[in-house]
Amino acid sequence: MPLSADRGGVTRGRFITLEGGEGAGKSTQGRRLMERLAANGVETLATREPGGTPLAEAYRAALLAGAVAPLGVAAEALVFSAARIDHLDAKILPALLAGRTVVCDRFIDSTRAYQGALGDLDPHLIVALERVVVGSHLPDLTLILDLPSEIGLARAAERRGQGGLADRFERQDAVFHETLRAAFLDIAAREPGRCRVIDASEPEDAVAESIWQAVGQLFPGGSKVGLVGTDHQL
Ligand code: T5A
Repeated sequence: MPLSADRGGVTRGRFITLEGGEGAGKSTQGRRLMERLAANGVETLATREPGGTPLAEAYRAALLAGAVAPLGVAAEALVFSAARIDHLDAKILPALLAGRTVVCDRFIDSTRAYQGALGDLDPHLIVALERVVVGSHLPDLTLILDLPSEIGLARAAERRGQGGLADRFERQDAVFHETLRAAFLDIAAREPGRCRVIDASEPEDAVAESIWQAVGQLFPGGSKVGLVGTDHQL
């Protein structure tokens, strides 16, 4: 039985996902969170979607190059889902079962927001894909990095530098990105137990602190710890 099949939601590590629009700071904050968790003695695994395994990274290259887009949004959702199955089976679930905390840059909420809200894909298909692909293995905590789309796109463009090519999603217009923002906020409003909205327009250190406060709630001792070199552990 593949590990991605429903096993009653029994996982030992914490599963944390980072979501949000383009250039919201997910990669930056993911790195910072990993470092802080590790400094507190938490065994961690950093990963991303689409991607995370050789097969899923190959799908990622095709998706971001726009090679799947001509087949339509349903085909894109299927390819993102295929990548997710491999990612869950080969990487995320083994790490969780081994007690490691997994921090994943994007996951199911990106499919809901991009292919669902933006692509107008039948919500029944999104739900069915989630059931088959993810089962009960939902994240314990989803951090939704929220900021006006123009700030995110400007950050993504700055990072890309002159002459760098925008990917298929970064090339979309402002309405696309504002719809995306609203979609993530809607997900957060519908699932307040799992999702925390983080103001990502703040300076990097302030965003990292908000994230640390939210993540602390997953661990005994909470975020008041974070004290390297003491007996405290997250
Ligand atoms: N997708 C994905 C779907 O359509 N469906 C799906 O199911 C899934 C899983 C992935 C694309 O695939 C789509 C969504 C995406 O379009 P990607 O390359 O992984 O593409 O792109 P993103 O996830 O959007 O990541 P980005 O790299 O664009 O942005 P990040 O990671 O959010 O931002 P980051 O950390 O790289 O920061 C961007 C720049 O801003 C600076 C950083 O230094 C960097 O230069 N920065 C800040 N500057 C000022 N203040 C702050 N607080 C800052 N934080 C970061």
